[in-house]
Amino acid sequence: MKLRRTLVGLLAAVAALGAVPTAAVADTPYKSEYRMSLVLGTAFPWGKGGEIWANLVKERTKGRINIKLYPGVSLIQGDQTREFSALRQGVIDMAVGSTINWSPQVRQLNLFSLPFLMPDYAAMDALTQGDVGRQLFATLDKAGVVPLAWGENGYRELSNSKRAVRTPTDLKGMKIRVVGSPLFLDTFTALGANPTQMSWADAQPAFASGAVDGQENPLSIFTAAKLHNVAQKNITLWGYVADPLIFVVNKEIWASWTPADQAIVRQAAMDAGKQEIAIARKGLVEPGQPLLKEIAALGVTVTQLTPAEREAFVKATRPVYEKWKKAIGVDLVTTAEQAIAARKQ
Ligand code: X2X
Repeated sequence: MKLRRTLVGLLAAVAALGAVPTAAVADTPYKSEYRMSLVLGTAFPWGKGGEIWANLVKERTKGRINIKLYPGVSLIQGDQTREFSALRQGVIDMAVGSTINWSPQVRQLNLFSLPFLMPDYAAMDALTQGDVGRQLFATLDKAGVVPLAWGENGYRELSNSKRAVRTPTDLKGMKIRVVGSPLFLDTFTALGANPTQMSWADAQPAFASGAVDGQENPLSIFTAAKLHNVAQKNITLWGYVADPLIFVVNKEIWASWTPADQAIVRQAAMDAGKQEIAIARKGLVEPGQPLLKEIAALGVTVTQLTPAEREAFVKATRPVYEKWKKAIGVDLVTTAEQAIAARKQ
């Protein structure tokens, strides 16, 4: 009798710790705090998006779901290309992540990094808000996370410490920091540059010391990270690639929430994603693109390419596009090309 009571007590204690296998998942207690991974903090549109999501969830669940932000991908020691694996394994509970950083694990996400696939924001929206977006969410679901909403890092413009870049020849031999997928190594090699892969955390000291000449990132990152102070004095607006952000939750965490709370977290992600995209485009979609003037005022030379100049970059990277179209999946890329051709401007 005594033994039986002890056993029952023990089982209850184990259940309370959340150590019961999947059959009892719905009974898994909520954690007092959930860990949200982000590469960039709240000084950037990316981190703001995470903060908006966390705040909406807290407010709408009346504090049942509390989220703490971990910018700088600090849960994985700054190694941003490990974020997706860590999410799947439960080291990270939820994240707002870039398609670039998850591309090593989910090859289809390389789609957005195909050079010169998306000519404008309407093209990007046609992908994320349409069939391609749905297909990619199904892929992510199969890969082991729960995708909820799209956000945006932005168009990745080229900066460097050496000279104004107008032609691929201007890039020749320049050491350019890239991130994530080998697709970026191929693109910059095709342009005659000397690409080197490193995390965002390692990149900034490398610009400051001159170990690296240039990089590519959205202008919102350029200004918030003050890259003009680490010798990045030239920017070329070439709009070659843009990375969306994706709001996701780990599968076991998701399953531990009630359907009502799941609906709240999903809606909050969609609301936050929408707001974050507007923040990411600020200064670039208004007449006169005020952000460009702000950057020029920092003493940075901002180079706008003529259509013919841009075409030279498109041409030089075309073999990379063709090679990676196969690696990503010809059907998916073709669907994307068609969606872009049919987009509303
Ligand atoms: O590392 C980068 O360049 C950044 C911050 O844009 C990403 O995480 C993709």
